[in-house]
Amino acid sequence: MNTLFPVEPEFPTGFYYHPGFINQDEEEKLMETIAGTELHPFHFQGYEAKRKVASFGHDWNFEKRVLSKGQDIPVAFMWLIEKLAAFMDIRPDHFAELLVTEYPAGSVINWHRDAPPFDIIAGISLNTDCQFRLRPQEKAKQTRKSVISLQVQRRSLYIMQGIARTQWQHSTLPVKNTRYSITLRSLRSAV
Ligand SMILES: O=C(O)CCC(=O)C(=O)O
Repeated sequence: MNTLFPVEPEFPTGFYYHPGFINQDEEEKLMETIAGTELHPFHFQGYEAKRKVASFGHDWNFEKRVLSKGQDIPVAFMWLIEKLAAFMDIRPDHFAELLVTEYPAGSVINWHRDAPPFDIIAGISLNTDCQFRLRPQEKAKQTRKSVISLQVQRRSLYIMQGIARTQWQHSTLPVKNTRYSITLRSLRSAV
């Protein structure tokens, strides 16, 4: 059957996608801020992943599985945090961590749920689109049909909270060009 509108996949409760959250000028401004930010190789389970990161506010140590206080979030990101907080109708200081990630062409994120201390996860994508996937956390529910796939556009925002955060995993397919993401997370205890 022909339809006039693209069919949106049905997202798990708590997953929200908003294309065009920032405009082109704002994207450029963020790319300049990131260019002036020192990014470090990301280590996970003894391996160096292809991606580079810079974490602010709080640091989650994947090896030791502990959360510690990190460097202050640079002032240059504050307008983005304020814009997101206004959009979500929450206080800007609700966001306790800001993570900048650089994904070189060909890099992926494997299936995972975000670290336990975090609650709301909000991701803003820059420079290129990526194929983002969601699947249930519970092994018995992981079938080919249970995978939800969506094109996350540059300049878009996604938010994961509630069931989408606690009972679903997410991953991304290899990116065609260098992608940057800014991930903002609140702490569970802040709720
Ligand atoms: O780059 C993204 O949008 C996803 C980031 C992510 O899954 C993570 O940092 O755990």
